[in-house]
Amino acid sequence: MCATCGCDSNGNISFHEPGHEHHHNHDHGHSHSHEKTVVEVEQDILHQNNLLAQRNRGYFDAKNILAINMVSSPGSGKTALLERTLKDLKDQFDFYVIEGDQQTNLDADRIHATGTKVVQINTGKGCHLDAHMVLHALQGMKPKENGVMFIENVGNLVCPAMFDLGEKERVVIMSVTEGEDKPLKYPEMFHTSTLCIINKTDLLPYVPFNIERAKAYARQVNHNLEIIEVSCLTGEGLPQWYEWLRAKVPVLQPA
Ligand SMILES: Nc1nc2c(ncn2[C@@H]2O[C@H](COP(=O)(O)OP(=O)(O)OP(=O)(O)O)[C@@H](O)[C@H]2O)c(=O)[nH]1
Ligand SMILES: [Mg+2]
Repeated sequence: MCATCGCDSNGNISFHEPGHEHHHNHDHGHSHSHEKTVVEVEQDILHQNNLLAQRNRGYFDAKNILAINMVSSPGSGKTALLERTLKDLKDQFDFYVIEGDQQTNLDADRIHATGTKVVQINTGKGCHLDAHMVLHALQGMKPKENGVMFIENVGNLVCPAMFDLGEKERVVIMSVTEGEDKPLKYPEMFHTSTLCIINKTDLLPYVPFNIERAKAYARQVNHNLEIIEVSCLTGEGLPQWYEWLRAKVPVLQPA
């Protein structure tokens, strides 16, 4: 049981990639006997994670790879956004994807279908990716220089906010079916992100979602948060997302 978030991150972590599978047991070996111990263990877990995140960041910097951590509640459209992006921009950038889910290879299969190199991490009972898992995935993946690495985190607006993966950018996605109050209820996720994508705008006529209020709530917790409205279904707004992406990789010249 992980003291940081209460999820079980001691379980088997399975890496699924064609021709590459192994299981790794994580035993943090910590006790939950009293509150002080739990707080110390939590600090230790986050400290260890931060060290590994810096290692990942150094790896990305050395290879000039733009790493983006995609976070959201389940079903907001992380994989849908990636599918569109990978197809639309495949001639411009070398993309890589690390997929995080508790179970299944379903998202990795969707990404694989776009022709993009992908590694699936199954976290078992764990509710977030951590820097150690990403490090393992990178070692198996061996991305080339000057690429763009998307890391799709486990669908969860709470715990992934605490775990730095070594990314350069954190993008939080919310969809119009979730309610405009999410930034206020889960402020840490919006506070630690640089871009908020509001997805499924095609559904606005059918759901009681006040998009201006949602944007105001998001900026209330993070004044600097950029916001882009999109529909992965219709493609509306995606050019702005692509512009944002291009601006983050200025040294990479589109083909
Ligand atoms: N109407 C509409 N549906 C969408 C849009 N984007 C995604 N969806 C649908 O929303 C559902 C969830 O999309 P996913 O891309 O799987 O969401 P996710 O965030 O990757 O989900 P998890 O990986 O399970 O957390 C799917 O049925 C998508 O087809 C959109 O812009 N409009
Ligand atoms: Mg997904």
